[in-house]
Amino acid sequence: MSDSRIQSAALRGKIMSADDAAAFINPGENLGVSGFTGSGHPKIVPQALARRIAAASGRGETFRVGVWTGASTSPELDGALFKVNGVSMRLPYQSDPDCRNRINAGEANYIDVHLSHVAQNAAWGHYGKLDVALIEVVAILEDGRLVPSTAIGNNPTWLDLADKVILEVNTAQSAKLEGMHDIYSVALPPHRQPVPLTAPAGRIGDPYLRVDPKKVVAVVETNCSDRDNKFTAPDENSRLIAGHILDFLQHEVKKGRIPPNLLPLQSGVGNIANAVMAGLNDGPFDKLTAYTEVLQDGMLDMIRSGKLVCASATAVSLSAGALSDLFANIDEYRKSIILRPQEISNHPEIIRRLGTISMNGMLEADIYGNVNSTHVLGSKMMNGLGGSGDFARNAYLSIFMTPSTAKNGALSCIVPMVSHVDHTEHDVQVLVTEHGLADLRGLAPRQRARLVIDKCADPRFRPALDDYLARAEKGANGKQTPHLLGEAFDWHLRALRGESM
Ligand code: 0RQ
Repeated sequence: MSDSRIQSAALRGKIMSADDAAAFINPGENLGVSGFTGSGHPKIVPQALARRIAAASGRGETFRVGVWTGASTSPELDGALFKVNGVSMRLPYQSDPDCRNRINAGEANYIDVHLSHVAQNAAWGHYGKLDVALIEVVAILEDGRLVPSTAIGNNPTWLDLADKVILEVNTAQSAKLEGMHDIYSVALPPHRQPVPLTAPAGRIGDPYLRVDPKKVVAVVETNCSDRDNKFTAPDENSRLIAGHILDFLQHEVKKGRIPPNLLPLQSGVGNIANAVMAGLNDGPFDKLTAYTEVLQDGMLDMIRSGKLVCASATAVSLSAGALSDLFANIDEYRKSIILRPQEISNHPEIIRRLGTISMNGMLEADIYGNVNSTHVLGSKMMNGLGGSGDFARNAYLSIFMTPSTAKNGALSCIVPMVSHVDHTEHDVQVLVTEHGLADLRGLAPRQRARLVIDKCADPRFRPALDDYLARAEKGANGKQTPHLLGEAFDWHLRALRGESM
């Protein structure tokens, strides 16, 4: 493959094995790695690095690195490095079980940060110095420009900031991804200018990543597929949640607040988000657009059916079957899909300008509309807030959704006070469970509480929530947002004791 995929003669001279490339990474260094929700991550150098780390630890030496990514990766990257306890600090979004366990055991630091903030924070030096960029690409052109892979994430920033660059050129990714990307860089203040993107399908940059060839220390050839992001068929709860959202969007159209083809959609990760897309695919709306971070199977189905005319994202996050379909029919799909740096896919200015309809999952919400997306029972990290906050604050409609209960009905996902706040009551406009949808716009806190309990809580937990609210309204020290501070977390304490909430 060297000739067709690696056209630069200078960089062909840097081709080596993954083990030799991993030898450029030293203990204590920070790695800026490609990859976003299981796609576009390097596949074999991280495993070679994990072997080096394991060997060092076998000799009694400490070998740990900082790992900065776009978002979650895969067993070959987070899995391999966290299994050998080789990561001292990880940011931002993650979802790998080994990574999560180390974080929750206190064995690795984890910085949970809005995805749109990562590049600028790194450029300002808030995370320290970036030593190595480890980036998957589809090809290297003769003049050294790089054809990006199935995710862009923070790659332009990593290539810019790192001292050393290692490229994995992956032939398992379609060469026809070339041209589907739009790379645009945002300057730091005081030089920052308006980002001139006014529609999801707009193009403001160029399709290639650029790197100073002098910084490239290794080029590694791979042929490995992205993570198989398995989606289950929508269950009854997901179908009901999707149904409530569809009814609500129809109501919004009837009111004349949004056009018949809606506003650009942002859809979060997971099965419920995918089920909502399936609902929209069977629903009454046409000529839809998406301005989102991840393009999951549901959106690909909508492109295929003609319902979705354009999707802007920073990554695709597909099942193996859907990824094969994308590559087999890429000449058609490329007319509708644009991949951008996450600084742009999640840029508040653009989200506010386009007025997205944002739909994200959550763990729990409280009766006043504060949302916890990340921490199980207050202290234990699930995945991270990812881009949900970028969208929630700036969308036209910010919708959070969850089944009303978790853990076989033992936990209520509607509680008196959330045990951790990711999205405040000021950023949350609509809450949805299988029981119904609460439109919180224009309501004061006590009105919101009434609606959230009546529409969203599971009927088994409603009497206890009613009782809490009634006593809080009588007993609290103020009537604006009444709480009983002595018992607001009793629900979580019961769960920690292994009881039903
Ligand atoms: O745990 O698997 O151990 O049973 O949480 O819950 O119901 O499978 O939900 O897959 O839709 O994920 C918020 C995590 C929801 C996701 C979250 C337990 C439950 C289960 C998962 P088990 P489900 P989903 C774009 C936007 C933040 C990032 C984001 C997420 C597990 O949507 O990570 O939105 N969001 N990014 O049992 C205790 C509760 C619980 C609970 C559920 N109240 N208390 N445990 N669980 N509710 C994408 C990016 O930014 C990249």
